Amino acid sequence: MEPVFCFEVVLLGNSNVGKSSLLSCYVNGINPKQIQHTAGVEFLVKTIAEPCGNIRLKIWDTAGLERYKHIVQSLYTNHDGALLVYDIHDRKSYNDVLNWAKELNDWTQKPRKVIALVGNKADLSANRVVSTEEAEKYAERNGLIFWETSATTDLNVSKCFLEVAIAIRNAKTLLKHNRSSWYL
Ligand SMILES: Nc1nc2c(ncn2[C@@H]2O[C@H](COP(=O)(O)OP(=O)(O)OP(=O)(O)O)[C@@H](O)[C@H]2O)c(=O)[nH]1
Ligand SMILES: [Mg+2]
Repeated sequence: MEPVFCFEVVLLGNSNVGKSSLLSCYVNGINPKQIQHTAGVEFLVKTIAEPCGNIRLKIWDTAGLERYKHIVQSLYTNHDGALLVYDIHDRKSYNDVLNWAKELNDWTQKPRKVIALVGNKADLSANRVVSTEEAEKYAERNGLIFWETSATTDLNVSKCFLEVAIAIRNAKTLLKHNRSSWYL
């Protein structure tokens, strides 16, 4: 499949929220039972067949563990979009990705990034501490894409990556044609 568009996105979020599981589910169609903590950064590539032109996504998976923070910090600016992943059962993981969102959503950055807020582990609804409404409202107010996902049951995983890819393509197309948009 020859790609017409090539974009880079990064998965950010605390350790254990399921970033690597989401990536594996999306790219390889599997959710490994035994998964190791990511050390530093890794990437996988997925090509999406789209009527307007195939999109090649290079997806960077980052380590959520504190000891790799300096490596992750050095990478996160070089991409077209970001998926900020939290675990719907872990309030700290949600608060921490909102800090990423504030940093990435900085109005001084031009062009702006496409950002998705992703509440993972939605297959386990018991003991949820972050409601759908709360995260959805935040996303709406701040111009973020929002999905709740499960890497275990493959809930909304492809939909989420696809929406990010299309939003990047649309933003870049607007830029190319010098049209004004909130990404400019
Ligand atoms: N129930 C459930 N468990 C999940 C889901 N996604 C991931 N997990 C589990 O959560 C644990 C952590 O998943 P990882 O994908 O390694 O998390 P990570 O965010 O990549 O963690 P770091 O690499 O340390 O940053 C593993 O035991 C996964 O099997 C999900 O959607 N539902
Ligand atoms: Mg990982």
